[in-house]
Amino acid sequence: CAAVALQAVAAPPVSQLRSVHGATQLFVDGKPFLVRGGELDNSSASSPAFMAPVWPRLKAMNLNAVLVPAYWERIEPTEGRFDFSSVDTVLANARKHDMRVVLLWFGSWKNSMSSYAPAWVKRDQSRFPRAQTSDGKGLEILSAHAGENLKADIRAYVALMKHIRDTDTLRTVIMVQPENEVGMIPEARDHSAAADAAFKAPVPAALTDYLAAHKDTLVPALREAWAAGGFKTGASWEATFGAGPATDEIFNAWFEGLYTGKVAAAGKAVYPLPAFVNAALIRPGRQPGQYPSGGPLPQVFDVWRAAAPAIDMLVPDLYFPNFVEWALKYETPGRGYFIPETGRVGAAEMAANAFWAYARLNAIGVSPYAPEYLSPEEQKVLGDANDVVAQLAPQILAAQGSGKLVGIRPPTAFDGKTDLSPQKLVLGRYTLDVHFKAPPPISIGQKEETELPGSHGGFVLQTGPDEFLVAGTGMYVYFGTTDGAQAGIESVWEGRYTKGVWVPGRCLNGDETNQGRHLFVPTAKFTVHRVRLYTY
Ligand code: N0T
Repeated sequence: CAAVALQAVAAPPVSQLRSVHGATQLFVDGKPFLVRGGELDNSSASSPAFMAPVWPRLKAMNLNAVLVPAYWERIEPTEGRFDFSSVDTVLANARKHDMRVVLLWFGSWKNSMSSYAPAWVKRDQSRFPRAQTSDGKGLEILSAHAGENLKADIRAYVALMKHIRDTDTLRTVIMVQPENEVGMIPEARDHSAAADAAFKAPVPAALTDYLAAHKDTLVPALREAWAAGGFKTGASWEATFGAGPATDEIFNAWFEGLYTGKVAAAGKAVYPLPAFVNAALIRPGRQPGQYPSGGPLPQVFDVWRAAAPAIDMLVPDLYFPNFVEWALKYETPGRGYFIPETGRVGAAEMAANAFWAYARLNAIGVSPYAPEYLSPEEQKVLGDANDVVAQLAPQILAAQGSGKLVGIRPPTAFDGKTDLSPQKLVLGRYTLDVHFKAPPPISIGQKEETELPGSHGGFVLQTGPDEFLVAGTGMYVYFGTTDGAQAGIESVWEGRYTKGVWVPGRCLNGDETNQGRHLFVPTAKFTVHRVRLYTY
């Protein structure tokens, strides 16, 4: 009888990207969902024994989703024979720990290379051709110009998507990333015979037509190229875009984008999970080929869009200190924003970046890389920060795109130098002057604040005409108004939302706020501050 009743309950809807009140959000089980992610290090999920103690730690870090590879070589060790046990084990453990999963398809390409292709693919290079350098050397990179490569990848990926569709009735898997950090190295494009032939052949009309149809919104380099006389049709790549590494990159982006897009489309046809591709970013001064050429990078966004319409989001792997600068290059309103990888900075700094991203970019999620390798102290900080995001998720989701949620983050350059000048925000009738440096001490009892470089930022959420929620790290906020009146702090409370109900902690109207002069958001101690203002 119970089994009958269970069967009668319809499976929840497949997750979906939806644009609501000016933000594109991820709907899971039919409701908006804010991803507090973590991407497992590449090899962790290959060993259930290794993962056993990791799962509770991920849970303790308050993750609600884990990004996990699905390894082609494990799924199809023998051609045409599929074994999904490695994926099933991950999904079962994720469910046990009440976490969702984003699957990363380590298929033809993983960080440009093809290290996760099954042995039967690696060993048969006449059937599965490789990309080549200009001097004819083979690379451990499957060529995008080989139909057999694409066919084999699609067959495995579709089998995986069918398996998820048929077995994951709880909708544990919420998104998928076809391939990983694609792009050509060490040269700007593939020079195999098939690639060279394609390079001399006319640029496909599908690309030039797309560029022509989108000529007003093209990225600057392509817009300039267009302005210089449009794009010829029926001409070679060099005749169309000029000779040089930029053209090699466009060429490579088109063919790797087309390939990845076909994989994504074939998967969506059987199970329509939202799909994104991730990019390895560019260090200053590097040329295409010195970085993965033709990956989903800003200068070739239009090429990817034309080549791979089945891919919903082109997203950055954000490891550089100039996080904000790079993050803004990936803003594409109406498509959704996700950060599948971030790291190489402290947990408090990652949290400052994440809070800013949820607010400023309407991010559907942020996912530190290899959280299982953070120190226990860093795991605690990340867990506390995620706890705050979890408490405020309903309010964040309701406010994204409304103008009532504002991100704060002082800009840092690639060399790590941060501009700590104060920032001014306006919310309703109030102005907020956000400082990142401690004011000279006024009250004798004021707590000493130790500075943690990089750990400044967060968000402000307006919850009423005179009321704000503030969360983050390393900020001093002075309040004023836009209409000449003075603003005073009625009260500052710290506290937490438990099942959506505010449970106040301490009232901070004394030394912590310099007796009401400013709000103080301490460094790396994540909590919710509820501020009420008045005017006089
Ligand atoms: C990532 C990861 C994994 C300070 C590297 C990031 C993952 C891949 N690549 O740990 O291999 O599969 O997507 C590259 C960014 C490094 C930049 C560091 C600058």
